[in-house]
Amino acid sequence: MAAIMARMKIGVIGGGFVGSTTAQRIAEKQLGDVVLFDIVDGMPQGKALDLAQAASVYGYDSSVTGANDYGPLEGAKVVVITAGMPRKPGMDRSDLLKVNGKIMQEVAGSVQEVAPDATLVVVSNPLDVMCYVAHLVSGLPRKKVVGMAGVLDTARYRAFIAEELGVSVKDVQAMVLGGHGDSMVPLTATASVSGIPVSDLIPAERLEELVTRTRHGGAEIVQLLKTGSAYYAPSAAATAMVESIVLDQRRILPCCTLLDGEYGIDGTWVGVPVVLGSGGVEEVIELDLGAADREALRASAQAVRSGQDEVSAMLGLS
Ligand code: TXD
Repeated sequence: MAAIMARMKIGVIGGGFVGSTTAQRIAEKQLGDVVLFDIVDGMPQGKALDLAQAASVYGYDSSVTGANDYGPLEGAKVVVITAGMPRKPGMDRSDLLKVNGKIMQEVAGSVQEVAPDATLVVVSNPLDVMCYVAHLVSGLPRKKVVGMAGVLDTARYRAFIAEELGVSVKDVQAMVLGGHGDSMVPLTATASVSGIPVSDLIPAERLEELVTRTRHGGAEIVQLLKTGSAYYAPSAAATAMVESIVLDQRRILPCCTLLDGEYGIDGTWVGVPVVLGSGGVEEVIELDLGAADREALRASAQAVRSGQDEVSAMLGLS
């Protein structure tokens, strides 16, 4: 029998809603062999076994294994980090920052020990600040740490535009920049449908309503679900990023990256268009934004910056 070529190893940290659906999508697309890690005893193993059995019906060859220790992640080339705690009643923003900051500190350090070459795709909230923690703790170059938020926010924006016009979402091009939260910056001037500016198709006031709905896209789903938050679109977005890295597609996607003077912003993790390839963030693309969008991006970066400073002080990072 011919020797079996090893597939690329892809880690997913956190086997909750986003982590397990991301593992499922990666396996179904056969992007690599998946190791699903969680601290809950038996949970990642159980989900992995379930996914491995689905393979015989669905027809994929990727393996999925579960783990409660970092050993099986050895040599992973991409690691998606979804570990975190949801905000509980009585917790304020700073409490959440501290709890998830500590989790990210532990996860990024442990991944770095077993998979020092991995590109980290950060998903945990508060997203932009978690990228900052992962980058500092891992000591990786900035191109090897990238955050998922813009692809999701853009997916929501595109879905709302497509629904409004009654056209295929495949033909809608748009981009959401900035931090992941109310201060995000959905661009209206460059949004288009098959090359036709959206501003020619949707009146300005209505487009503004779609922008507002995009800003609160996550909250709208939380309100409906009552417990938990979105995971189908978030896992689809994380998987698109993994695919672009693993297959070196060099897609231009809005991702959270460390800005180093681009857009007049320095030392802050913000969502901007990047070229995503096998090396991680291969290039940061600097758009010529209008004055209002540029200002909104700076304000969004300012909010992230204060979160970065706060978490640094809390965790003693520098
Ligand atoms: O756009 C985006 N970036 C986001 C972010 C979109 C959706 C969800 N977003 C955030 O992802 C969300 O606010 C959370 O911070 C993460 C994961 O969301 P999910 O909905 O999957 O949360 P769950 O179901 O609570 O899963 C979290 C898992 C859970 O199984 C815990 O046991 C595990 O994280 N966890 C850990 N795993 C590994 N190591 C440690 N230390 C750990 N602590 C908790």
